Parts: sequence; structure tokens; C-alpha cells
Amino acid sequence: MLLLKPGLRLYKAALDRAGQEDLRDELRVLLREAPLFRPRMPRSGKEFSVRMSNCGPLGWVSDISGYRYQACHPETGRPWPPMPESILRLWRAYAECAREPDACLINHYDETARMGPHQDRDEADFSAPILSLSLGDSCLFRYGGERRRDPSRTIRLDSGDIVVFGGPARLMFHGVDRTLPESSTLLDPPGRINLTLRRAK
Ligand code: MD6
Ligand code: FE
Repeated sequence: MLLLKPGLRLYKAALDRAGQEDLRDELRVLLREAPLFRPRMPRSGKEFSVRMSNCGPLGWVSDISGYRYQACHPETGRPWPPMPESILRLWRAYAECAREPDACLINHYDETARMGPHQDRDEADFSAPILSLSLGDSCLFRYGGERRRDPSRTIRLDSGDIVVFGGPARLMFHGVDRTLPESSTLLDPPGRINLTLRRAK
């Protein structure tokens, strides 16, 4: 484990290649039930470059009216599929939180997608951490402080890496500057998937 700063833990290669392949295959089935959709920014309606889906009781969505957690897919109207047991096991092993996650956001990046600096603050209780797992192409992940203008650092996240944001790092600004195309053979078509497990309510 690498403590990047208080509350911010990085576990390199937490999931080995076989574990990544099993999870990839589970996600392929899950994304047939809950297809990736392209969210829009509140107010402006501008499209995200990342596509998203969710699993678990609640899912994070963004559209012209705002950001929120909701129980159903915005396009199919169906409930989100259950969280795979394999990702609940990762939470139990790495999150250091006795409560279980009730939402898992699935972000999909093609070679041009990015995620601007943001804080995750739509959850009811910031005492629970967020656990992030990267799959597929590597990315350059930027994290800073609690204010947008705070200095930031960039690290490379590779397939199988887990980052846990908790305690004093829970409300830190972070984003994905870019992915590194052709850095992984895990996904076909290629790209990057990031799972973030949260307690929304
Ligand atoms: C990503 N991650 O890695 C974007 N949010 O694709 C996040 O936005 C994130 O990694 C909250 C906690 C951990 C994260
Ligand atoms: Fe985030």
C-alpha cells in the first residue's frame, strides 16, 4: 500500500490478471442489462466525454436538471443490476469500512475521454470512503486538495489498481487528464473502465 497523502491509499495490482479478466467478463454481461449512457452536464446540457452505467441499489446520474443518485437506469427505466459479489469482496478487503456500498458507478473511457477535476459530494455521508478500481488502459490521474486551486499531483493508474479516498482526502479534487491508449490488452474494444464503490445514502 502507498499512502499518497492522509486518507488517500493506493494499492498497485490489487487485482491480478485472472481477477481482472473475470470481472471484465461479469461487466460485459452487466452492461448488456444496463447499457453505458452518455451523461450531460447540469444546466449547460453539454455531454460528458465519458460514458457511464451503474450497479447496486443506487446509481449516480447527471442530466440537465442536476446530479443525483437514483434506483433506475435513465434510458431503460429498469433497476440497476446487482453489484457483483467480486466487487463487494474488494470493498471488504480494502475499504476499511464496516458498512457496505450501495452504489457502484461504472465509467468508460475511449481514447479521447477525460474527466475534469471534481469533488464527489452527492453522497449523504462523507464518513464512508470511496473505492476506485481501474481496468484496461492506464490513465493519468490527478489529485489535489479540497479547494480547486490547491496544488495537484499526477499519478499513473494501471489495470488492477485500487485507490481508496477516505478521511481527510474524501473531498479532494481529482480527475483523469487522459488515458494511455494501447497500454493494456484487457478490454476489447480497448479503453479504460473505472469502478467507484460508494455509500450514497
Ligand atoms: C476515474 N475517478 O478514475 C475517475 N472519484 O475514472 C473518480 O472520479 C473517483 O477515482 C471518487 C473517488 C475515487 C475516484
Ligand atoms: Fe470522482
